[in-house]
Amino acid sequence: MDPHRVILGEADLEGHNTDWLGMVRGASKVLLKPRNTEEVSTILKYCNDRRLAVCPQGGNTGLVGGSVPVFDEIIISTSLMTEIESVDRLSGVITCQSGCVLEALDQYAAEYGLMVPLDLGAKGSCHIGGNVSTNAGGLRVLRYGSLHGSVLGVEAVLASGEIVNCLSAMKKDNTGYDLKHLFIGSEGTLGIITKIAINCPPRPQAVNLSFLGLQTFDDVLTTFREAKDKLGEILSSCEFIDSSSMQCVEENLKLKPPIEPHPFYMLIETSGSNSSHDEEKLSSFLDYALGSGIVTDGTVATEPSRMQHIWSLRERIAEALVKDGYTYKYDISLPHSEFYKMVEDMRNHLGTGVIRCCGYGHIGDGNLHLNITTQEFDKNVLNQIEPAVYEWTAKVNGSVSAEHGLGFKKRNFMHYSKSLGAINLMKQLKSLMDPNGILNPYKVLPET
Ligand code: FAD
Ligand code: S2G
Ligand code: ZN
Repeated sequence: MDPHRVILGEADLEGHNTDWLGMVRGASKVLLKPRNTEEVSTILKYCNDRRLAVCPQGGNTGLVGGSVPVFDEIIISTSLMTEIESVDRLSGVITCQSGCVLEALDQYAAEYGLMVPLDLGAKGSCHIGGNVSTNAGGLRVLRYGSLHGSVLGVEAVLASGEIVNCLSAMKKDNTGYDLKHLFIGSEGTLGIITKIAINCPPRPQAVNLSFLGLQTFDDVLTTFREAKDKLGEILSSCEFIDSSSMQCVEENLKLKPPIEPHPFYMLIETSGSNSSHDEEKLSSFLDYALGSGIVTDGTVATEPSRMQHIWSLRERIAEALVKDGYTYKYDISLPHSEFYKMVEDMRNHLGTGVIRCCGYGHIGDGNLHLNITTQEFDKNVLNQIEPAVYEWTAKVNGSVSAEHGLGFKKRNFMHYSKSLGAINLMKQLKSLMDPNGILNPYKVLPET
């Protein structure tokens, strides 16, 4: 038995039994690291025949407790499944194993003038298989859409060990039910994704990143609308950060924004193929935004290290919040009209009983990250937040999980965003595809 691929004993599994936030902890004693589809198939058949529960694990950066065992489920890690099978420069399709780390896959794509149509703060650790399993969103959904659109093919292994080959590199294939979509976003509960084929757009030649300071959230929405109108096809990301989030990054990570303090900040990125054309569009947009007063300060970066610093102010907020102590995390989709009211209402509701109540996120796709922190977990604070936050979201027809999935922590709140009929159909699919319930039990679907 290869000690590097079969790891036994809880002590050696610490990092695999605990989630990235350090909030969910399992007690697995067995970690398996298969290299390929056939090994995954053999493992699952063995476990299924003996009713042994498993927890599929990619980079373990998930934020809803889906990537770690609840009890002693066997952890099946994709960390050794990092082969890139093919790159088609003309079509832009890359086919690879599911354990490719997102950042490494994107660097590989760059050698062919392509880019992976997904970017998130966890890119250095998350696996493309984990991204597909959570239907991860991230910083560029505004430009490249959801993985349901950019993933063309999936190969997965069912609980029985059966290999389902939906690995097409074709952009059009209307032959029967599009089964790959069952695995995209199913968080390891319907099958283990072993390979994916993803459509990678041309890597932009010219990237500009503007960092803006604004006085009101209405100005944020107006600026977003103007950016869409005036930047059009070159707009590739639109993120916002409130002052409370920025204070957390300054206090806990000692990072400094490049402009004076403001109530709100925005990151507006353009990506195109002609820098002078793009810079002209961007400067006329910024002239308008500053001239009209919807933006009261700003800077533009084109140099990679400066862009990286500005992105770190946004991408490292999660890390900064963890340093406060305990984070109550809500990843919700809301209509833009209600967007920041959620933060203001929650802040008033909680008063001074918390360290901070902040809002930031992907304004471009209506995805708010509402985060509240206390020194330690406080049941009273949780009861003040839940279920109020979910009821608030449901009232405005939002989603109680925009991009992180439901995992273990949010599975009992699905009914705030899905009909009972839809939930029942999901349960029927689960019992059809995993009749013994060995795949990532206690995740996604509600307890009752
Ligand atoms: P894991 O955490 O290992 O697993 C996630 C889920 O997928 C689990 O349920 C697991 O069982 C299942 N799974 C993993 N691999 C497979 C597989 N091969 N087959 C079947 N099931 C599998 N998420 C966003 O959507 N947008 C963001 O902007 C974003 N930013 C983040 C920033 C930070 C700093 C951090 C820490 C996380 C962030 N996340 C974000 C959350 C997380 O990175 C994503 O959910 C990511 O897609 C998880 O990938 P992973 O490989 O780490 O999967
Ligand atoms: C992001 C990361 C996790 C969070 O930064 O976009 O998805 O909620 C988030 O802080
Ligand atoms: Zn996010």
